[in-house]
Amino acid sequence: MIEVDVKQKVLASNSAAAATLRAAFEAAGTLVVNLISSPGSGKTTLLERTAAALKASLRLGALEGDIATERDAERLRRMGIPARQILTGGSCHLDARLVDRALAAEGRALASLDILFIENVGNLICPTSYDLGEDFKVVLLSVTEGEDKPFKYPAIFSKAAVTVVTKTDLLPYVPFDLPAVREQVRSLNPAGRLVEVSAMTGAGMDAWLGLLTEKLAEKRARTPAGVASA
Ligand SMILES: Nc1nc2c(ncn2[C@@H]2O[C@H](COP(=O)(O)OP(=O)(O)O)[C@@H](O)[C@H]2O)c(=O)[nH]1
Ligand SMILES: [Mg+2]
Repeated sequence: MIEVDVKQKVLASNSAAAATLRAAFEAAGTLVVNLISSPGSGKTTLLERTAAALKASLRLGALEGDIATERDAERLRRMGIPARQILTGGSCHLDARLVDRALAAEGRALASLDILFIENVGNLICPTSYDLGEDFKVVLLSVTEGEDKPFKYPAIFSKAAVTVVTKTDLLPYVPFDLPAVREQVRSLNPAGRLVEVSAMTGAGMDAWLGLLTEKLAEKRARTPAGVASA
């Protein structure tokens, strides 16, 4: 009982911090995307390919959540976009305060972009409950992880507005029932979107990039910053 109370207090305090972040992102017209998946599903690789495709036309940036190392932030900086690593000190998820602190450390430069990507710590469980002030969550599932995962981790597949099936270039080599995954995601999240990509071959990348630009246009149409710049 006490444990439940503590968890509820932590989540309530996170929600308050996330609401403050969301208001700041709204005022700046920044679209914020929270990426969640198991380690190795291809989050950073997808962001590298996204940076290569969109950085000439949009101001992009990234926050990279991990337990250890600066490797992912370095990978994205090498692709020519600003990126800051957040080390969680062992925690299995980012929270809104960690995001706020990282933005403050960058002088808020990452808070006013066209799109800010937040790559969460790799797992399908803890990041699900923590609002980071994002516009939407994206869950990635690579074809090497098995087609049973949406029903085994229903919370994240229900909450994420977008599911990205990754590494589709490997479909000829691994048993993975793609129609079954489509069906599970549809039943968990009827309004959700699903895209299927290979960052390696570029297949499906147009659908992913199109979805991002569509969400950005929707945000611009409804935020004060978007109205002001229209
Ligand atoms: N075959 C294949 N491998 C990929 C693809 N995307 C990522 N990878 C590989 O998967 C591994 C993990 O990718 P990474 O982006 O670091 O995953 P993260 O831990 O979710 O950020 C790396 O060895 C990537 O090269 C893909 O589309 N196809
Ligand atoms: Mg990564």
